[in-house]
Amino acid sequence: MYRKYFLPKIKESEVTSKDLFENRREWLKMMGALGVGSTIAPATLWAAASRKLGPLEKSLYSTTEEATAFKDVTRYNNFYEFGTGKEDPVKFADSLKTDGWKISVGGEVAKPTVFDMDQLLKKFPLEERIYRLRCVEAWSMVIPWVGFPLHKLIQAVEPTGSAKYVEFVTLHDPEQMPGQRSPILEWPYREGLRLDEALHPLTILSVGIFGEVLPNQNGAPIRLVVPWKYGFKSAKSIVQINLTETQPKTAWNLANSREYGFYSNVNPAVNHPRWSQRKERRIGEFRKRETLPFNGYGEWVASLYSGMDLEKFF
Ligand SMILES: Nc1nc2c(c(=O)[nH]1)N[C@H]1C(S)=C(S)[C@@H](COP(=O)(O)O)O[C@H]1N2
Ligand SMILES: [Mo]
Repeated sequence: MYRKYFLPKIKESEVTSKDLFENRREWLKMMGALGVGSTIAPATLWAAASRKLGPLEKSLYSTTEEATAFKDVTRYNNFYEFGTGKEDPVKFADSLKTDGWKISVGGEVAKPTVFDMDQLLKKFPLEERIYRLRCVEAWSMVIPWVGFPLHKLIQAVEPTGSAKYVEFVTLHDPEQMPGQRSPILEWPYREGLRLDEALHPLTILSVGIFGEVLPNQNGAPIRLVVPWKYGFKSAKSIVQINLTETQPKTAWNLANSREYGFYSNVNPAVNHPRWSQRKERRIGEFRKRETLPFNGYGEWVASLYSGMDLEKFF
């Protein structure tokens, strides 16, 4: 059904940061010591509240670029539920309780289902995907995500013929997410994709980074990652996924439709009304890099938009 999308295969030592490489070796050592084979279910580990996730399948879709430092990936975040400053999430996201998390998948599907994290991880094997993330604010990172393709989950609930879009909804609980007491955005945070974008093999649900479960500030326990779109499309701490017939409303488009469109494909040719999108700064570097169309994933995703005017559908 899908076209096959192959990226060049690369050696692990070239693509992982040293830390990650060491972590994995430690992990393997530990597994050996426990006498556990590689068939252990990740779910067992989730239940045991271990931070390490594994074993991870290698993905052909990873970039060869060096990962951004773990401390930057976990200390420089956007998560308005915990404040608008980049360092607010790392300071305040402790109040988010991820125990017993459930995610309900429904709408235009034959089998609406509520999954807990154990059920999800038992059903969908985890992979490591090293992807670029490009924020609309013109900074970028390279992050070794751990997750599984969203299309597997969508297919499991059997979309009806009327399903054309997918909506993602973040937890709404001002007790745990104090940022929701201010009307900076219309809460809960929502995002949406066209069904074909959601089914694309590059689109994943992520439960970890650097081989470990997601820190709260990065969207624990489960978040979306859509590497060819601006970072804000990748909704964090998701509790609900709905298949819909009509285009879902999205938090940033509701806040300012002139600045943030539904598609939000990374596009150096279409400026944000208040700044250029031609260049970006990789966190941890000083020089600016050229921003690539579709964040460099055009070879695999440009065909989704053939015939569309991307200045109009920004
Ligand atoms: N629920 C929710 N999801 C969100 C956001 C947010 O404020 N709330 N910020 C988005 C933005 S603007 C970006 S750039 C990415 C940042 O992801 P990271 O902090 O894990 O790198 O998360 C996106 N997902
Ligand atoms: Mo962003």
